Amino acid sequence: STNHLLSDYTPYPFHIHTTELVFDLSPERTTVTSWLDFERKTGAQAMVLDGEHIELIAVSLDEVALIADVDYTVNATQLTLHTLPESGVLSIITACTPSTNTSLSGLFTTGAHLMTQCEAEGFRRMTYFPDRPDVLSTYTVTLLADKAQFPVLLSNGNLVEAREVDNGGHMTIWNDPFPKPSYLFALVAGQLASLEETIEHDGQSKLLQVYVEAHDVPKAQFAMDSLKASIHWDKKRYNLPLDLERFMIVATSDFNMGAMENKGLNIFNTKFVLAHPDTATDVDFENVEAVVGHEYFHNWTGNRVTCRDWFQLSLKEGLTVYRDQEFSSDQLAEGLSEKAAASARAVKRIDDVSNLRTAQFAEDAGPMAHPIRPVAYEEINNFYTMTVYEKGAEVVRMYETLLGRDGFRKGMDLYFERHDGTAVTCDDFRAAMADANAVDLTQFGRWYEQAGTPTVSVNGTYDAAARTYTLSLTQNNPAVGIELQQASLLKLPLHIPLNIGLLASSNCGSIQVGDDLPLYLAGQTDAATGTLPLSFTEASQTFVLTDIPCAPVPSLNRQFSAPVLIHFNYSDDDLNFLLQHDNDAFNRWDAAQQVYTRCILNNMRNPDAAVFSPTQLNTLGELLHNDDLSPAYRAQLFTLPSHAFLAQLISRVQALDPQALHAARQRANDALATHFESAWQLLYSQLNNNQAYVYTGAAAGQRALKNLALHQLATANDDTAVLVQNQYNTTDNMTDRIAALSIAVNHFPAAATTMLADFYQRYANEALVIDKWFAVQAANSHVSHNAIAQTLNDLLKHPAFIKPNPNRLRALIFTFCNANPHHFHQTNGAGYDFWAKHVLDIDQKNPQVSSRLARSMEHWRDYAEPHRSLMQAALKKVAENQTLSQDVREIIGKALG
Ligand code: HT7
Ligand code: ZN
Repeated sequence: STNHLLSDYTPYPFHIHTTELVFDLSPERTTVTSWLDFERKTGAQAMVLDGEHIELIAVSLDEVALIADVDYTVNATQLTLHTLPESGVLSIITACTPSTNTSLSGLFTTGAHLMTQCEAEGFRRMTYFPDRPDVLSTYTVTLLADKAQFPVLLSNGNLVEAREVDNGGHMTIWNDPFPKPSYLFALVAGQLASLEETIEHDGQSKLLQVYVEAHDVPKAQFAMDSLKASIHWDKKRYNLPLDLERFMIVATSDFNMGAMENKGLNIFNTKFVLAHPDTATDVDFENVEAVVGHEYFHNWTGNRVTCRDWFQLSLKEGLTVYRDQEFSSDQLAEGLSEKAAASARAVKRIDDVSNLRTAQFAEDAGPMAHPIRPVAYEEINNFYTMTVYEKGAEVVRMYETLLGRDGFRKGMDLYFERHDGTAVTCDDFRAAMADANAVDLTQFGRWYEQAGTPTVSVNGTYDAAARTYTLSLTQNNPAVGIELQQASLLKLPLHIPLNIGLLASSNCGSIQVGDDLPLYLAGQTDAATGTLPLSFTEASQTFVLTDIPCAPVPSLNRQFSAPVLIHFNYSDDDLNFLLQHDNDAFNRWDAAQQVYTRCILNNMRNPDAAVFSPTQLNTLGELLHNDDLSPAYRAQLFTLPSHAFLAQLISRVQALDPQALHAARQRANDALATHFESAWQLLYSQLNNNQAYVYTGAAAGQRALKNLALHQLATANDDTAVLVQNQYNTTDNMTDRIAALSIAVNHFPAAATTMLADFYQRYANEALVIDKWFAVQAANSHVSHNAIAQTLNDLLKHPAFIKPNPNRLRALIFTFCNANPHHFHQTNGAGYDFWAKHVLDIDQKNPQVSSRLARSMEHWRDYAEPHRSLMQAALKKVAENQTLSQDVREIIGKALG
């Protein structure tokens, strides 16, 4: 395998000013003719073009045929042109076979359609080209196909011409006036229906289209509404307009990822387009809005300004995730009172941070740990990671925290002013932020270079006589992942924006217990009311807060201002106090998480003791009944930290016994279920009010709390089966129906059998709903190991699993391996054998999907025996296979390495 290094970057020696392509499309054989208008930059190098899995038919220069092995040479991955002049038009004819392309990269068939996925390196599966993001060219594309078979022919940009040709064929010609790299190219040929709207935007009328299968048109309106909201938001918040005459979204059910931001022609996994109350849950609606926004926002952050090389991936992905998070937050807050808006934003922030802390922190503590700008990769598809995306978004958010909202906007404006139409680096983005605000962000640059989650250890001392509170902070950035092999590596202190508050622990003067104290930093006269942003830059640093009238309890890293782990020696009483009083909604939730974590870990050591103390239960009870807290927020407060999150914390200090963790977490949940049974009952009856379904943040929050209540009742009381069955039968929406089904599967197996049969029959024609049917069964953490093995066997042989697409593989196989720890980590290793078998099977067809599954075992070293040895054996078994893809080989190699 070849290792690609950031330090090897050299500019491409040619410009490709224009790229003309003609596709003669058919599933069995598609030919591609290109005309590349090139100009040499400097030097006399050969032109090296990328190409894979394609047949080369002819090459010519300025319409004169070139001769193989004389003018050019070709191997399995490259076409090299040895003797090119300063400029000219190079023309290449190639052929490929979409119908046998199961990798879903390049040109492939999906249902009755043909579609492309070019990011990161799929374009080279259609034609020879410098398939790298810093070669920007203007594309004109002609699509030719049989009209009956492929009535819709789409590519990037504006439609120039559409007409019929001989023998029942037709053609369309598309021109994209914006220079772009090859990874943003797309085409679609198919039998698709569209939902269309014309909007007035930026003084022009724009055509918006969402293309789906004809029977799915009723499920496309929410995506259209999300697109309109996205267009509006980007104009309003960043003054960034839609720059083409039309904007198209196309849905496919065969897709490796969520969606793709191809210029003017976004291609989506159906899961992130189709949304209807009958078939999509609240979470699905939320995801559709976020992904539609994300891809649309890429038009500026990714397309107009793109990446110089793939090491810079976070330049576009971190920034665009940050933008979609802010969009979703604004959507949730829209039209609410100030207080309700703040609470809605906190709910969104909590979701984003718990995702980061569960999945990204774990990645950053394992063999795949890498900085948000990696310095080496074997297979770029393996670096579309939680780190590049989610930690990358946190790094962007820290600029906003440091510079303020207006300062951040100035930086964005300067970034576009400087770099529109070019391919740049993360350093260019940082320089725009620094220069627009006349600040030095040199040290901040270390966030791009260092992997791992920093730990910030905090000590606080109150001096009553001097009325000072002294915070001593120490940051620790231990080496992780490949950093461990770099002996000379010196990790340096990061620039950490740390928001803090101090809560009055008693009444003093006009200040009430639990109030935020006004914060004066020694030497400064302005008090921060409530939250003070500290700029923490040294390895160890002390901050003295003056005029503190009474002993405080500190609230640290408010709003999760930095992606770090905080260590503070809170007493149980302190945490209980924060849970009661913290004025920062995020940190109040985090106090609950800390209480749960502490109690579950204690209970693992001491399984017979009560999980929670009477004081803790008392405080939790008050919160559960507190109607000032939104239902969505209360649902989050009463959701235990995930198994994966706890596993990652435990493994920092000891070998992990997954069964002991599962059991302790289960006991914690049982304690909440039984202790608050009457509260859950009351909540369920209040919230189960037969209101017709609408998707709003508030309504979704009510359903979340209601379904949590039902779940807790099912744990506490067998009579709940009746309520579950009733909700399943009478609800008008998928959120409530799948919740009832999941509860039945886990708690009421007799009822579940008939419900599962009914569910399958109702939704047999709805692929995305059948995915849920598979996932609910794969996640069943109750029943016996034997029973779940039987279920998996039956499901693998089910007619709906004969040719599984990636969504279905994720529903069954990934759900079992990643979301069912009790059964996956059976002590006989059966779960690990299951994993190995499917990694190898899937790798034959689709390496990108297989390599995602391969990652389920990367934390094997964290486990106690017998798990550790059994997991290692399964990894070795996969490693021995001679035909592993480069994708899977990199993951397994790093895991074992
Ligand atoms: N930029 C898109 C990445 C993507 C992708 C990458 C590798 C293989 C398949 C892929 N499909 C989409 C998605 C995004 O971040 O918006
Ligand atoms: Zn993206």
